[in-house]
Amino acid sequence: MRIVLLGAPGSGKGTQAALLEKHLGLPHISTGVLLRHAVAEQTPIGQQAKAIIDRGELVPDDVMLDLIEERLAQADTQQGFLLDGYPRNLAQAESLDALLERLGRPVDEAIQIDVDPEQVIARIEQRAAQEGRSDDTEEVLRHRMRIYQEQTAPVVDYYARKGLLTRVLGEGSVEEVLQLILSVLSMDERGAAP
Ligand code: B4P
Repeated sequence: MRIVLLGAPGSGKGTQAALLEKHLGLPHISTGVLLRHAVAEQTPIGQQAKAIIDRGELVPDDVMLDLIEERLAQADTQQGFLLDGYPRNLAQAESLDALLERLGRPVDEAIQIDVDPEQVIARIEQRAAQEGRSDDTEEVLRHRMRIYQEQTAPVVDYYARKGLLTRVLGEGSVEEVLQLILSVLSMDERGAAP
């Protein structure tokens, strides 16, 4: 199964994708994680991306497409994958569709996790205290949320128009949200991968 997880910064998509990876036995592909890794390794992409991430803006689409294409070429994605953080604007959604069409592996499901913006801010404040991510300051977070509204929210409608979208409320506990997503995917604990 090929799944796209959508949601504002702090909506819990990374958290849920990590759990779904275990339940479904599918690789979790987070563009945020791939980028932070590239920054830590000081690769050419990492060097280009660092300042952009720190400002809360989006890394250029061509860079992201190269990154995702390289990841989807790896053998573990053949049976499916969970995309977290990609696509983040309409151009990325269209490029992803073109790429997956070429590979004969189209998106099966898009899941949007809805959370009230005030809750998102509280969550990210907590993560900032725990992890100290450079883009988790209040000012950068507000900018990330603006970019989300302007550029990423239209991606939700894009998948709705294709008949692939389900929305889940992401305001319960991590476990409650997981169960909602699993029920959308017609899965339960017994369906877990070994
Ligand atoms: P991401 O890493 O995708 O950052 P994010 O939107 O904050 O999501 P994340 O997955 O980390 O957080 P989550 O909601 O799970 O991107 C970072 C940056 O990379 C972007 O700003 C951009 O610059 C760049 N980038 C990434 N992808 C890109 C692309 N495609 N194109 C261009 N640029 C790109 O969790 C947040 C917190 O909430 C966690 O601390 C978690 O513990 C907590 N939480 C989760 N669920 C909860 C629940 N149910 N209850 C309470 N707390 C919960």
